[in-house]
Amino acid sequence: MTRLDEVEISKTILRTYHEKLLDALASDVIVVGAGPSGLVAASFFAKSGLKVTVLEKRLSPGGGIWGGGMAMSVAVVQDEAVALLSEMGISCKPKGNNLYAVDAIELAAGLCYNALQAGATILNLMTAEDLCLHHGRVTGVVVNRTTISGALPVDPITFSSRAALDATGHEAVLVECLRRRRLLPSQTAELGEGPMDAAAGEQFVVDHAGEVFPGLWVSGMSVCAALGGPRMGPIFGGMLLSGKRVAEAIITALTQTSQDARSPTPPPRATSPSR
Ligand code: 48F
Repeated sequence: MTRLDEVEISKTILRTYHEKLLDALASDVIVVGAGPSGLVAASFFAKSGLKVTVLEKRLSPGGGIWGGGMAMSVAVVQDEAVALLSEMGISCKPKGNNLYAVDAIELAAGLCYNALQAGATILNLMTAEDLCLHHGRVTGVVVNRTTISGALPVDPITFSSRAALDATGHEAVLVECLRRRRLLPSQTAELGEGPMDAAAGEQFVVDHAGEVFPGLWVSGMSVCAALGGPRMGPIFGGMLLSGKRVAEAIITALTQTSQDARSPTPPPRATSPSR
């Protein structure tokens, strides 16, 4: 076995992590929450060439996937999500009634692997505590170590981005930061997740994944929490497709903004000489 120096092992961790952390301070997109919708979105951002950082408060990314339904590690998806799973190399078994069973561990691991391989950065044990707001637009996320957040009187640090995605599930943490300050449009300010209706809830999270405030987008269960859609229980196809849908919308929006910024300002129109 090679001779090992314990301090060199520590230096390798410190250097590598701090390089990653420094690099993540400015991203095109910050995804808060590494559940199914956030991880799918992160893969699409990275594949499109955007710089994406995922912040996850827990030790393990995967969100609600691990527990399947009532702590049975099977994630059920409907037929609309099968093509996306296949694109990501994640296997599923048909079980009748348009339902497919996915091993929850394979789904969580597969989504993380896809996002990382595509170039996303995932930082675990990072709790988003607040948003940065400049001139009425979200410009970043205020973050603390999960082990510190709420436990010690230690200030957070800030990660900046052109778009922030709230993929924190039922909690809709970033949306709540705006709601409690009464900054959301009045029609969304009083809403919250509705009672269970699997079909309607699944459709809702896909149809309404989008921007809820300038610079702040929602996917997955955060859509229901922000906009009043029904919960859907232990079915995951809508979460995956919601992540894909919001990613496509954000990619289009950011590409458009970049093009606008690049296009030359038109010369001032010549004033016609007075006759
Ligand atoms: O809850 P979660 O899996 O969100 P999702 O993508 O999927 C919902 C499904 O799991 C399930 C369902 C509907 O019934 O099918 O509920 O909408 O993942 C949310 C992730 O966000 C993290 C949390 O630990 C989880 O991994 N998270 C929550 N708050 C914060 C956070 C925070 N303040 N900072 C960072 N991460």
